[in-house]
Amino acid sequence: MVQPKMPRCWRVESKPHKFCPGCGHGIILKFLGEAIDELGIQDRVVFGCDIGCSLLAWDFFNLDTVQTHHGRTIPVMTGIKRARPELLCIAYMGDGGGYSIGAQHVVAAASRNEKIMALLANNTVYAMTGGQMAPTTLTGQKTETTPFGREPAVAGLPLQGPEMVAAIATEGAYVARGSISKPRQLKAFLKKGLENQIAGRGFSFIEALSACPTNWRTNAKETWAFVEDEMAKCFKVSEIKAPGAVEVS
Ligand SMILES: Cc1ncc(C[n+]2csc(CCOP(=O)(O)OP(=O)(O)O)c2C)c(N)n1
Ligand code: SF4
Repeated sequence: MVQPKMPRCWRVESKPHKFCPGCGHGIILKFLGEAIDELGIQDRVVFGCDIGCSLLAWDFFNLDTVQTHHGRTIPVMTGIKRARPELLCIAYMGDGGGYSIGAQHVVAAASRNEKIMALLANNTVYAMTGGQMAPTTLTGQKTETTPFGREPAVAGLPLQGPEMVAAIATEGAYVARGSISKPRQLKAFLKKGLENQIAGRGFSFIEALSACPTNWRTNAKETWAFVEDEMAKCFKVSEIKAPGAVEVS
């Protein structure tokens, strides 16, 4: 039987962004938009954004968007997905939202293998509230609440989020860590995460190393060096778990 042709999808449109100059959120979202465009799934996507600087994306795309309470984007997207499984749900958040106040939702979604995609921007601080220490703050990194640098004996080590998710998630999950300094690779990870959801295999979790020059108080050169050298030394940029494979690098 001849299948009726699907209506042609529109292109994802965005407005000039509201992030500070040099912010990583705009770069991550640009590649998310391109990934959605290239997969032609615009009419099925629901985009959820957290409190934190990610909320500035609430009217960024011409996609159905839900702006949620701090840390609650994953459960909101999970509810939408369970009610309307044909939709493709993306939960976008910062490291404070995903690894601190909303950490239980990351753990629950991973252990239940919820068929949504979570995308987490790791900029090592609570940016929107002025640059306090986050779970991902590097050892020795100065923030508003660690003026002498993060001390592991007091505050522990930086949280390895994707590694934690990969350890909990079951077969069918896709887990990766990309970086704004490797945009093509980041887009490939985003497409794989979305394809995993399209195939209905399981939870997709992608962390993106991001930048917050405003709270880091860095110029363009220092910002880039911090992402490419300091952050990448602590957080391994690679695929971590893919369906049908135990470990991919
Ligand atoms: C329930 C609740 N607790 C605390 C806050 C205050 N708050 C707003 S944004 C934020 C931190 C956001 O940091 P992160 O999630 O890392 O995102 P970023 O701003 O760095 O992108 C906090 C603590 C809030 N809005 N709601
Ligand atoms: S405060 Fe940081 S994370 Fe927030 S918009 Fe500015 S540069 Fe981006």
